[in-house]
Amino acid sequence: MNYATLETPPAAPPSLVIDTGGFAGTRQSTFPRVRPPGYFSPDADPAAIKAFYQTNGYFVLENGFTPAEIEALKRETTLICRGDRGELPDHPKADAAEPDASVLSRFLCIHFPHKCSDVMRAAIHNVPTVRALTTIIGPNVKCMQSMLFIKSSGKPGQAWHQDEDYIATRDRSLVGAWIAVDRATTENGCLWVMPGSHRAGILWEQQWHGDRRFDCASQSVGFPYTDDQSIPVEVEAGSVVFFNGYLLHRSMPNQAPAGTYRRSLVNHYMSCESHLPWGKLAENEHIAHFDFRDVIIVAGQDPYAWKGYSDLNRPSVRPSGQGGCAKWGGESLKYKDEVAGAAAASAKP
Ligand SMILES: O=C(O)CCC(=O)C(=O)O
Repeated sequence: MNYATLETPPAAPPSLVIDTGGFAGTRQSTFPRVRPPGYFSPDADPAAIKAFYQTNGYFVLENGFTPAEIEALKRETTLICRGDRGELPDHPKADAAEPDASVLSRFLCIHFPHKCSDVMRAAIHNVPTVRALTTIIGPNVKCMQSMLFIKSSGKPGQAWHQDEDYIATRDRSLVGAWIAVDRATTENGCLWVMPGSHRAGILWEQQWHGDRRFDCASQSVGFPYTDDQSIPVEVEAGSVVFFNGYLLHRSMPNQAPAGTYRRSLVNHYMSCESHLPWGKLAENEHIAHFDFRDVIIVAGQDPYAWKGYSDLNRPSVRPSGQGGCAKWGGESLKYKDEVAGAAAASAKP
């Protein structure tokens, strides 16, 4: 069908965002120019934040980080990528003569940067972030994971997924706090969310996608929403996007001009009351008793403090898929063009 010949264009699907109102705060950000529902500043009414989060599964805290804090995160990102905070697996320390831009262009994402950097670790305790977390999770909050996206131009995004598929909590309390280190736009690969998709409380089936727009992580399938019902969460640097562990979200490739980045630091938090069944079980250990203790308490009390804490995770470099996915998912994870290329080569006489 050619829509150009129709008198009325096809109707856009109705927005899934439910505006729950309330005092959204005093705006200091300049972008996006029109504040959509769900964008709050640190002086917003906590009840309004909570209502929007519970209904839609995400919200934006504008100006959570000051410009000086963002500059410090940028400097630290460069030092980590150069290997100045410890050599990263499979990434030798950069030569002192190599320009920063050349070093940064190698990276999509580094997992657990807080394990090698005091600056990244301090960001986990950012006061406006922790205040917002206690509003949506409860008084007792712990952090178990950090991811530092560099996402230089040309790097892929992540296909639809739910974070509780990877970091399971017992009480569905997982929250990602996605700190924009650069302004995030549809051009440079901002986060996209499916508003309200957390409410079903279902972890959808995951499959390998083979799609070059995305990295080596699988995609969720079979959910009752369409891509055109999702919304981009465009934010100014310093904003923090909070999203529920059951919320379907994805990001697209960075298509901004070469030499630019879409840096973001994503920290994951949950309630202290929940055990954290995450990581490898020891022999004879039962999953029901398992509680991963490499966590940082950021607010309130930890009822399991008597178990003590561990220090197990180490920084690692997330594969972008551009060199294949063998290191992450095994040899079977091939992109469609790799499969087609192999088929063409074997068909040659
Ligand atoms: O920042 C991105 O591109 C994706 C982040 C994401 O999917 C996540 O933090 O779970």
